[in-house]
Amino acid sequence: MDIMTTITDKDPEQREFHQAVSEVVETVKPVLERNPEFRQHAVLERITEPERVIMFRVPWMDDQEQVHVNRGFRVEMNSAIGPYKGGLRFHPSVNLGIIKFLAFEQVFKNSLTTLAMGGGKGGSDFDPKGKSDAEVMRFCQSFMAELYRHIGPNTDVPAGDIGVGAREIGYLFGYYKKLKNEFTGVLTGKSINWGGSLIRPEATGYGCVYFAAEMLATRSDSLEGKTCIVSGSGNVAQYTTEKILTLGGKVVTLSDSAGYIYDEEGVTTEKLQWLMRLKNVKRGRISEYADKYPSAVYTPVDPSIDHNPLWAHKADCAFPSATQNEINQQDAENLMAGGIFLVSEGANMPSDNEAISVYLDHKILYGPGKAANAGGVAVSGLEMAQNSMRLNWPAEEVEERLKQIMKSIHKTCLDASTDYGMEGNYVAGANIAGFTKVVNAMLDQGLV
Ligand code: NDP
Ligand code: 2IT
Repeated sequence: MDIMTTITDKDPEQREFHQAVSEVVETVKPVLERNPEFRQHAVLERITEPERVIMFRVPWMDDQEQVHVNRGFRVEMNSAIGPYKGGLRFHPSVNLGIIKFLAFEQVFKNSLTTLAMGGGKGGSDFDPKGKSDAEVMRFCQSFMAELYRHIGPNTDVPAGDIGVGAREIGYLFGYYKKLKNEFTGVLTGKSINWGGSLIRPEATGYGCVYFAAEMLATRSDSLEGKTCIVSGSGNVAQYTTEKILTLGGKVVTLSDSAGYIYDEEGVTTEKLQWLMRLKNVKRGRISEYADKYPSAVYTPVDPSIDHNPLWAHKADCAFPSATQNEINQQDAENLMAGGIFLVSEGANMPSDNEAISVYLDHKILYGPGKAANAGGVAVSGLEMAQNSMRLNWPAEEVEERLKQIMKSIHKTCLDASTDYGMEGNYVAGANIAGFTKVVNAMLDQGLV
């Protein structure tokens, strides 16, 4: 039976997972044609079935002593090239289909980094927004009270994602250490004073901009003087903005789930520092940016309308850095009409498959998330290496390694696209290169 039919029949409600798989299956068809033995080994069937799925109850008590129950997940997708590795997401929208799509993407992404990491992802439908630090701590402790038995520095190494930053990683790590009586590199994204790596907070955003710079260089161009649209205002959006500014670009938008700001004068370094305090310390909303800076206009976004006006602004480059499916076909057409000729994805799967077709039809420079945002997990891999050696590398060294890894990912994608007669199609290149490496490792290791 056709792989997509098998998958949709098995788990009809897992839409995001079907979407991620169908994008990969479409682009790796020529690899299967070139390697007929792959079909006999059922590589598509094996790579789309998680090695293990863990789902558990997370009970916790709020500050009023009311008990709540959330659902916890860890999907251990593939360990052919290294221990499972990937973030934890805490967001009310989280369900098994979303965690499976993220774990699936992570397998290919991690393979592209050149480091020895398999793919996994986890999280919960817990919403950290509006919760006290004490509530978040109790939730994290309850979450880890189950997760600890499934993870380990050589088994499965979680990190942050949406809703999981330095605060949550601290609480999770503290409880793991207490339960196991072991100080090990079981999580990445740790604070620098207790085993974290310099440049890990910056890595995803910086890496995404380095990837964009590599794509531009193929057309003898650079970010200097380019106007950029960025979505989101969390970890990835903040450091994407910082690196765009360093490389001479201008950022005119930032967003959250309620709306976006358009700042015609651009987000300066000083405004960005204010925003980082607003988001990371005060845990405020992006609308407050427009109250503070009169050059900015705030537009609330109605989630029931089928396009987001954020993507209709005139600009050169777009860096979607919020969440999955934030750009649909209409949004992509608006981007093209507004003059966008580069999309570098900081978020995971922010463009739906129809939007991707629009980019490919217009032959713009399109860096898919699994390549463009791999800098975060790459520096997580460097954090694991430093933990093993009990050493801390200086920031310059980590950033130089990050830059070289992003260059190498770009070249790998470009070379794979050329090898299969689709030069410059980075989505095909990323899928083909990631898939080939992981499948060959699986075949080397026999039927396991
Ligand atoms: P944060 O939690 O720091 O920020 C998330 C941002 O996205 C917030 O501005 C949030 O707004 C917005 N957002 C979240 N969910 C939605 C939604 N359903 N609709 C609209 N906006 C939303 O997360 P990160 O910056 O770490 O993650 C952003 C993206 O980058 C995700 O797709 C993540 O998977 C991806 N990514 C992250 C990496 C990392 O190292 N952190 C690595 C690689 C990819 P609000 O506050 O309103 O929720
Ligand atoms: O989507 C991702 O690559 C992440 N959230 C980072 C994963 C990691 O292990 O650093």
